[in-house]
Amino acid sequence: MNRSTSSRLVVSLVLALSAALLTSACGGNDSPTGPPQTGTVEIQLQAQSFEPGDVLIEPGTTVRWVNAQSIQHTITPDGHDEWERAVVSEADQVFEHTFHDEGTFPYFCEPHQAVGMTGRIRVEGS
Ligand SMILES: [Cu+2]
Repeated sequence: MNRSTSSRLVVSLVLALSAALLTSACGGNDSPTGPPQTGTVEIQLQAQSFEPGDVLIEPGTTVRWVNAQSIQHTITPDGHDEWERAVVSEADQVFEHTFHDEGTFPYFCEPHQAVGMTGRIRVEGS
């Protein structure tokens, strides 16, 4: 292998590495930073998404999902039974749950899961 081939190799290795680093750094695009939230945290059910979709809270915090429009959605636990599947269909209809246990609780909307209407609640002690 001549000199220019090996320096090209090094360049592409560096590029691949920085791409990997960038990807991992931006992996949780809307991952919340900063301390976990407390009190009551509101999540809007938009037409095809939960806003915000990723929420970090302390134990004892209540999450209040609010339907933004009169579109039917579900708030369905994904692989856990922290709460019972809820259905909202009217504008301003609310579903609330207070989290006591630490953990990560993913959930999704059944009608809109295919278009990415998913979310997760992370509960962490401070
Ligand atoms: Cu939905």
